[in-house]
Amino acid sequence: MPLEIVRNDITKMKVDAIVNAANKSLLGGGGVDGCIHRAAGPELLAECRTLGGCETGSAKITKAYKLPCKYVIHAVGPRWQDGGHGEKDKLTSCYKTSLDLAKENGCESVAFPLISSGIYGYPKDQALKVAIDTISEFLFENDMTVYIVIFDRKAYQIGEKLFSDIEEYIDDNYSEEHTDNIRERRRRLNLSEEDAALNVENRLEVMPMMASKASALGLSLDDAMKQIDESFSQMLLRKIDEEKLTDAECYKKANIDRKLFSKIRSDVHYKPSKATALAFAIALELPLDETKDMLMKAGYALSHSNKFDIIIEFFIQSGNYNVFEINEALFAFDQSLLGA
Ligand code: AR6
Repeated sequence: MPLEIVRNDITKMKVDAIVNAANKSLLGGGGVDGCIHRAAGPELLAECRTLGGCETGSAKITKAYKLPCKYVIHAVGPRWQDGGHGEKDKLTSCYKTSLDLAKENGCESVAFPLISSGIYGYPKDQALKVAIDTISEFLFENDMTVYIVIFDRKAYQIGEKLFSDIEEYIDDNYSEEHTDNIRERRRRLNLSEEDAALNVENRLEVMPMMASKASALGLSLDDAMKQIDESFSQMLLRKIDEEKLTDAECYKKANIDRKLFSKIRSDVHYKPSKATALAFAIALELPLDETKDMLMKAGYALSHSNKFDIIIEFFIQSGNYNVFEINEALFAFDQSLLGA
């Protein structure tokens, strides 16, 4: 997944470079800066002393010493005043300069903390938006795996309005399913425990349907197999053509890396994960019925029995197909993210 939000201590990230939220002196401090210097050991400070400080909005790179990564990129974020002192431009510039430095140094993976959102007081939801917007813009032009590392639960907030809209949507749709007793539903459907076990995970009853349809038409199983539908990969490639997208436009919008896309393109029977199938439906901006159709081709369905599906449905119904914003919301609700 090119852009991923994870909960971790950044000093534990096994990536090519981690980014430090430093100050202009580059000589260490509190917060994530303190953690990084402690974990890297005193040689990091010795190298930092040779750099002559750094301007706000810019970044400098050093080796990583005892850390499990190769480089530390020291970025100096702005102090939040009131939002009217160029804070956003300076924060954007921090991310851009750090990503350019990572690229120049051949890094394939980079992890960022939420720069400026701690001691420097930048509102966390706005800091996160700057991070996501700037990184995703960079990823449209470049191949890299970028992590936004969130340290503690409190550090993470999506906009309050979006959060409460999604919560309401989940309440309306999720509770409706869960007030219904599962045994009762099984009884109504006339399913035994074993039948029910076979039905888990949205498995579709395609084969029995095909078999009974085929036998009603007097067809053999061989004949029935010849009527096999367009596969997931065929539908995906057809839709990309219909939408007049390039392959790269599509996989980047889906937050899927190029290698995985090539696999899907070259294997007509490729079976993607549900998160991958949905990511492509989002990239293609499919309406709900077509999203369900595309998922079905990969053997999945959308249901109101889990929050992940309801959140995806919420975004499709709202016409918001920004995979990064969807992932932000999925992360806030502790769900797995869209992409590979
Ligand atoms: N891993 C990931 N994120 C972390 C970690 C960690 N180990 N520790 C804290 N964070 P801050 P700033 C998060 O205050 O606001 C220093 O003194 C934290 O929850 O470290 O840019 C420098 O020397 C928050 O969301 O950096 C500067 O003087 C985010 O990292 C000043 O602080 C950034 O918080 C910079 O302030």
